[in-house]
Amino acid sequence: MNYKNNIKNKFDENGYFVLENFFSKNEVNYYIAKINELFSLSKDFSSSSKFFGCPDGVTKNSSFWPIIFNKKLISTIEKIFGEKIKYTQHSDIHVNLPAGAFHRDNAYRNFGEGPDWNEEKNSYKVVRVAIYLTDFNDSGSSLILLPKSNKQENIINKKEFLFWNYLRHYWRKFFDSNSLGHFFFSRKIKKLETKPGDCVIFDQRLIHAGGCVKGNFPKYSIFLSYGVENQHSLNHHKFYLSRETYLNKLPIILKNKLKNKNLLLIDN
Ligand SMILES: O=C(O)CCC(=O)C(=O)O
Repeated sequence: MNYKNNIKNKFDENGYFVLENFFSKNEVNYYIAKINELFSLSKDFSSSSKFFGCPDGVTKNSSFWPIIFNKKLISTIEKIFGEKIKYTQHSDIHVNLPAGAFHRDNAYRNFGEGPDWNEEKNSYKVVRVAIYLTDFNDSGSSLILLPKSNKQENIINKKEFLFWNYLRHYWRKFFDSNSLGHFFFSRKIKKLETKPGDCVIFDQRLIHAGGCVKGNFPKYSIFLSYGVENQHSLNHHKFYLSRETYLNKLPIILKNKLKNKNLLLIDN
């Protein structure tokens, strides 16, 4: 099996693909410095409990735009989809996002309900890209995934999903969310323990959660999104733009760059 088919097959089978060492050590250090600058953190910032977040941070800050145009990233996603892609925005920059509830990132999150699940006319081809700059061993940096949950879900899975999220909701009121690990008994659960520079590409409909943050160093992560030019990508873009914290209009320089590189979604 050649490399291209391997990427596509793995993504099609599980709903995600991991590009290990996507960023070099220099790039990792560069982006950590840029994130520190963004949140006015000192270069020796070492807490793993204080959270900082910038919704749509990649779109808003030009230092991060080279990631959007990264050739390796774009060609990997195009290999997965077999089609050209567009930037669908939905970006974030996080430091120490605490352990999260299980969730999907797409617009219509209940399995089988709503346009995201109707692929008669257009295949759903929208991905979230998660780039981790820190090591599991130092910070707990990890992403929890429920493989295939973009394609399959039964009633027991649904009930278990609700159970864990209900538990985490109440746990957070009394305890640190990072002290409750992630478990799932009715289907396979995959815990990706990240190395600096790892990049996870996943179907926006895949159930996932940020892992527990712990250790002596912060967890740094960068998120963005792409999709093929069809109604699903447009719905996704519209869904996130309806949030106050996302940029409604792209910065003009970015918009022109996206246009030149054929990455601009038509509704911009
Ligand atoms: O913190 C993480 O690694 C995951 C974040 C996440 O689940 C999200 O932004 O949707």
